[in-house]
Amino acid sequence: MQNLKTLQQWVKESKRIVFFGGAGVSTESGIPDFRSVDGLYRQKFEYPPEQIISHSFYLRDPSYFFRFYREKMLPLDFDPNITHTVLARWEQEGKLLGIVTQNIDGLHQKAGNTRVYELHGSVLRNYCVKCGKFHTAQFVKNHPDVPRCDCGGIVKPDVVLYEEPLNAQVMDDAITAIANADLLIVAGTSLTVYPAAGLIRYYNGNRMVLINRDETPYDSHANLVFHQSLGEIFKEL
Ligand code: CNA
Repeated sequence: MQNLKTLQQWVKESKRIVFFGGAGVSTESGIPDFRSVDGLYRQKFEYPPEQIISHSFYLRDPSYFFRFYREKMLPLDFDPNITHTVLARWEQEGKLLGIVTQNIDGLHQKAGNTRVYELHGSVLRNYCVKCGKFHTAQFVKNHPDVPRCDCGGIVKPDVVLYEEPLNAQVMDDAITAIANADLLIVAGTSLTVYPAAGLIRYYNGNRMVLINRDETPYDSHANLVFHQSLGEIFKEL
């Protein structure tokens, strides 16, 4: 209760909030995360999910990759939840510097946020590897096998696979935002995927808040920790 009051006070006083989030931000919209008990990593597949969504696997067996991707990683027709909505309100109020997200679902933009740094890309952007033509997520979703452009090239989602580098400009923008934050809220992430997780080290202040159902390796670095669901906290903000 006291922690919640402190957080409410910090939010009120802040002018440069940065939100750093992960898959847990969207579970309350109905999109499963990777590492919770009902997450994707606890389900049984022929190969470990980390292997399937790696660049080498994509090259070796694009057909299997796209079957998995379409079924498990292409969350269309979901709506923003209370956490997304509150963050959109903060941007409108001019108190949110930006959102750094590991999510690929586009729900922050759907809620109305414009300064969203998507470290791992977005399922909503898909490009032909041969001619560069843009294709929608629906195009990829509707395709029965490996999605191909009119020119014959594979249509690859703009999603960062394991073994692929992160976009340098997005990384720079994310670091600048985090370094300039007066309040950093880290939420819905296991903080185990690098280099993304390491970015929170660029925060200079003493108001880092961590909201996550499970414990994380960074709990002891935070100034305020909530092991609760995001919806429970954000409905109070
Ligand atoms: P993760 O490793 O699956 O961890 C999610 C964390 O969120 C867990 O520690 C949970 O305890 C916590 N959590 C889940 N639901 C809630 C909730 N309602 N309230 C509070 N905490 C909650 O996910 P990370 O984001 O840390 O891992 C990075 C991967 C997951 C990124 O590469 C993402 O692209 C990828 N991913 C994204 C989505 C998406 O875009 N919605 C979905 C699944 C995975």
